Amino acid sequence: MLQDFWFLTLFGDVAIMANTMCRSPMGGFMGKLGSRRFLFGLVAAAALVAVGSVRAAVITTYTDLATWQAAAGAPIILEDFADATLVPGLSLSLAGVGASISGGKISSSVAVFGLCINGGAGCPDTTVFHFATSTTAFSADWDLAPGGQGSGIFFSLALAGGGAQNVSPGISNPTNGTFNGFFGFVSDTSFTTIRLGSGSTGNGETFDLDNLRFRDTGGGGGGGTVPEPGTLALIALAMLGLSAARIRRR
Ligand SMILES: [Ca+2]
Ligand SMILES: [Ca+2]
Repeated sequence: MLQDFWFLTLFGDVAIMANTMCRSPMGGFMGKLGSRRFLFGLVAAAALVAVGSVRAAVITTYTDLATWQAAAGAPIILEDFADATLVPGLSLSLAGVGASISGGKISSSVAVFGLCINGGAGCPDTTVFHFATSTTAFSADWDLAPGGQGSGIFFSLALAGGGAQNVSPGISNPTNGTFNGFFGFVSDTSFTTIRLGSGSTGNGETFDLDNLRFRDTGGGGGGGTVPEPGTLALIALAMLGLSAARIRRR
């Protein structure tokens, strides 16, 4: 995994740097200052930085169902909104006056203007999708014509490993028209919640949505998952042990 590679590379660089300093004429000087303590401090600091960092998710967008399906993998869960009962694992909050599940689709829900995407005093609500088990792929058929042309839709993902990341630009309205078609994305890092935003200010975007699809990860992984902090901490401990063993051999 890319993050692991980066992590080990960082440790490799620190270890080489520290070893070089100990061998060089300056190493004698460092030795007098207590090079072991210095080396341990350096490696421990690198471990803390690495464990504390959050990698950005790599998210790819698609405007074609077949291509999205090929990238998303299987199994995929489909919600067609034939009735108001949602498929297990999916919950949602609609927003805006008149938003509903009706006519076999989500009708006239709102993506709030971007400044309000996380709520706040005086902010209207926005549309939110939540997945009981984190997922890695999401798509739907969108019609942005309701309410007239807005500022399109972007997506704010709550990542399963912590942090949030935007899929932006998401759905852009074409000039002199409104988007009507498929849009979806696949992330290499699983996410639990999607909040919809639109532009930064203004009136947001009112839309209809049908055929919502998401990857069923079954809670057992499959697709991208973020290494647990515990895993990173174990790697850090192992690297500390290796460095200590190297020092003892000299
Ligand atoms: Ca439908
Ligand atoms: Ca609209």
